[in-house]
Amino acid sequence: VSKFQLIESTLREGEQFASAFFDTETKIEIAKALDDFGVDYIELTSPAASEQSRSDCEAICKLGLKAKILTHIRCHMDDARLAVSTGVDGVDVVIGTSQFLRQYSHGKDMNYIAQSAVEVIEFVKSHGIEIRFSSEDSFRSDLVDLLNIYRTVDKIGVNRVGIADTVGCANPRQVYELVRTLKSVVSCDIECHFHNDTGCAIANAYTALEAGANLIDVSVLGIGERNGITSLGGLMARMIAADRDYVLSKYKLHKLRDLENLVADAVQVNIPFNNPITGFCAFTHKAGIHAKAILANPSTYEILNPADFGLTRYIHFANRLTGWNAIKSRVDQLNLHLTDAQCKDVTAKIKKLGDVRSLNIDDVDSIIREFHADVTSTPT
Ligand code: HCA
Ligand code: CU
Repeated sequence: VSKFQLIESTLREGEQFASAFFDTETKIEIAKALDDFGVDYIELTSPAASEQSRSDCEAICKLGLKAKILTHIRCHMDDARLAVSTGVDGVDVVIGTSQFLRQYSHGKDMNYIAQSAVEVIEFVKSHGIEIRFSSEDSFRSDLVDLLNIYRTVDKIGVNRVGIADTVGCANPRQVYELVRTLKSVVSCDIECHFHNDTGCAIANAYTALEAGANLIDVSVLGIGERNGITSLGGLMARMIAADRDYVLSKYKLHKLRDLENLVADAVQVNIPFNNPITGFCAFTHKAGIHAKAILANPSTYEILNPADFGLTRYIHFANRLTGWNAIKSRVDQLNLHLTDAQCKDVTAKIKKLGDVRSLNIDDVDSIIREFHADVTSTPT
């Protein structure tokens, strides 16, 4: 997988999330946190969306962040004029190319699309800033139409072309094929944007990179229209498993949890329990067999190292699936001393109670302490 860059769209796609409302202060806080994390680009809502969106865009451009600031507009000269006036480093242009969007959204044919794309791209380029052209609903667009328009915009000299799975219909194999085909047609970079309606957003992003795409759109926690897009954290998990050195050299992974908490608070959601990396049980090991091997060597059951993210693993011992190795490690943590044979005995007691009801740590600790008191007070 080639070296990749992130277009972070929490402040654009993420604003389209059902419960998102970002005031200026929150946007600035999120933009600074994303920049600190190390994202390459920060994409902002179109200045044409509202007056506040326009002035917030200007304000974020003035922060002097390391990340390049982009705004995302329709393929329209009015939007383009407004966009270049905000001080952004680049403009992401999108227009629907599928039959659905041409018929039920903007109602334009491919000739019109090509003409306005050329006009907008030339205008943005004349301002000396980056330009990306993307087709909305790429996977339900006619392939010949798609390749034609990408070829046209590549010739004018865009920085990137984008593929967007707007409705989340694509599977990894389709992604691989489309990116490969596109790569044989254009010489510019390829950016990809995947919605998560069928749960493929992270896999599709990874496959796109395998096929030669260079940039992936993400948002914190994956927030966006409907159930959102590829999540920043999920992609980090996938990519660190693929190329640890590159990911660690580029992104401050130990800031991921704070970043997710910031955005979760702002849009009033909880971090999902099964979230990659930061879900509450992402590094919790439960069954006795797992616990034993984790204690011996964590890599036995962990593809990700929690320390890379400033997190710690947890061995869940208060349950009937536990084993004596996990209990022994708890005994050690409590600074008590029991032989292996004694640990096995106390484990049997814990499992017995665990068969009757759900246990908590205090239950286990008191069984251990009682057992310990017994064995140390009885003269042998
Ligand atoms: C949308 C637009 C978009 C744009 C993606 C892109 C999509 O429908 O809200 O600019 O590449 O999913 O098509 O987010
Ligand atoms: Cu989208």
